[in-house]
Amino acid sequence: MARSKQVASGHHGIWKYFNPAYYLRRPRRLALLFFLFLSVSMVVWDRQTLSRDYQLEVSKLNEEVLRLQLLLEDVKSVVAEDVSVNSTLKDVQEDPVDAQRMQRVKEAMLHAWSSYEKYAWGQDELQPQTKDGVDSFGGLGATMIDALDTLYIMGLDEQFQKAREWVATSLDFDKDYDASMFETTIRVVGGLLSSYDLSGDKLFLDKAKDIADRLLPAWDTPSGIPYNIINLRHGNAHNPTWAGGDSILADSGTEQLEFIALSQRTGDPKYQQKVEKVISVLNKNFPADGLLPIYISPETANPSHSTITFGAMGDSFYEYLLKVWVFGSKTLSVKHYRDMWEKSMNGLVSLVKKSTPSSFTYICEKSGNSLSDKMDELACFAPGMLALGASGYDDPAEAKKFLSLAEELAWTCYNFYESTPTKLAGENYFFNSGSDMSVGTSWNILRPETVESLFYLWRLTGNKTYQDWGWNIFEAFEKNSRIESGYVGLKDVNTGVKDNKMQSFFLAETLKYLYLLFSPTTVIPLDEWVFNTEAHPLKIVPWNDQGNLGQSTAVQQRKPTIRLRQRRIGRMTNK
Ligand code: DMJ
Repeated sequence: MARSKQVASGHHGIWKYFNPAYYLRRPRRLALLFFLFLSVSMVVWDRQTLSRDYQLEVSKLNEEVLRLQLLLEDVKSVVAEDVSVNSTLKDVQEDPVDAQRMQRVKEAMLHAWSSYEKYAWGQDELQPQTKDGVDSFGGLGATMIDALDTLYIMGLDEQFQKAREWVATSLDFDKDYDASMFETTIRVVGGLLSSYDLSGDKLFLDKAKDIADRLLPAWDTPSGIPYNIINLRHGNAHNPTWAGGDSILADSGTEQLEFIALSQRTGDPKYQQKVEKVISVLNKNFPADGLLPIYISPETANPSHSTITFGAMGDSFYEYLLKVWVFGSKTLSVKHYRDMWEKSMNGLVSLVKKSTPSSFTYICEKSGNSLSDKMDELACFAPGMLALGASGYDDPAEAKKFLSLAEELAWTCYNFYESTPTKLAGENYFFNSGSDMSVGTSWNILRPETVESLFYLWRLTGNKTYQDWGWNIFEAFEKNSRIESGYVGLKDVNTGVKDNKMQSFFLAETLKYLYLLFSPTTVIPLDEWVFNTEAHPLKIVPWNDQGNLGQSTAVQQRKPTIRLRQRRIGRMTNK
């Protein structure tokens, strides 16, 4: 009984502390309890805040570490390059502004490349906003292959070697995919051949042959004008339905350089024969003004009633007429290319008009007999082409006339950029009496044509203004198109709203031409190399006058021309 009383009073002893009355009678204890409660809450609250802050700090530090790692990677290659590039550059690169600009463009290439490497490795194109890749060309590693020679020319050896390994181990053309033979030729065949010409690495030639063999059946048509789409695994070819069964002029006449080069380097004439037939077939009924509509029948080789343009779907057909002539060492065997080109340039002159009030020279499009005052930015390759071809005229007055036209058109194209709020050009322009030019389709997808022309004009005239214009365009890309994870186009050059695509030609062409605009002129000299329409330089090798290339030429080309470790600025020259 005594024991149970004790237990009861013991319970009472503990529970009394939970009874508020107990504290009301003892104010000092109440104060102590309140103080204790306050201290514990503060400690708990403080620890929670501390741990939240700590986590925030840790994640910030992680981000910073990542950023610094990336930066270090960039700096390592730039510094390594600086040391080697500058030590050999001293002799040739006299202008410090050019040297600085070259490095800035190279840094831009590194940014584009490391973003591709990080988010879209092996895929066709990077989508920088969503930080992923997209296979827009059937999964052929379009950006990888398009960028190879740019990496090589810029001396980004580590990056080039890593990409080369991917080509060796992962590039597979055996795909059940309906490929555009034009895009596949200019990007993949051209990119691989150019890498072969620069490095002498036979892997690239073997791969070029593999993909070209898959494209060849596209030329098996009644007329020899190719179908423009072909399945890479099964070889069945057709034309896009939207072209009403016809082939497209540019798509059908822009494989000559690549396939001729392939025949030269392999010693197998079959590639050259297919593409040269296209030109001789078109030459049979070539119009007096040298202008062909954009749709041609693969059955009869007859042009159908359609637009004539130096912009989309016409452009590179005219470009290749001139470039095959240069690539063929301007010999008799390629004279018909030059003749056709000169006719076409007279045709081009017939499309030229001047705007009011500022007198911008522009190239119209033509439908039937009427001209429309519209010019694509794509047609801005024409000033470069005209400058390249001008010196080939026998008559000095003609040479002067076409070079002047090139310069006038380049001024117009530069103003396509200058006239917008972002200083980036729209896709096409309309010319209106009294108000010069206005943007039509207002996107910019990082296209290269204007900087390409500025590169040719700088190389061929030595006028530094073209370098300055190119620099302004580069800065506009840096300002509007560069984001943390690559470069994007603009949906609208007036507002600057961004899209989600880093086009492979930005690395193949835009950045390469910009880099070469500030490089010594001995880097890829124009009398030794010809750029395909995707800016892949192909080495000019001797032709005989029949245009045949024997085994000896092929063997000669297989020798490594330029060794990677020795290659630095100025190495792409035999001088
Ligand atoms: C490139 O693929 C080539 O330059 C082609 O000839 C035209 N279009 C793009 C770049 O704008």
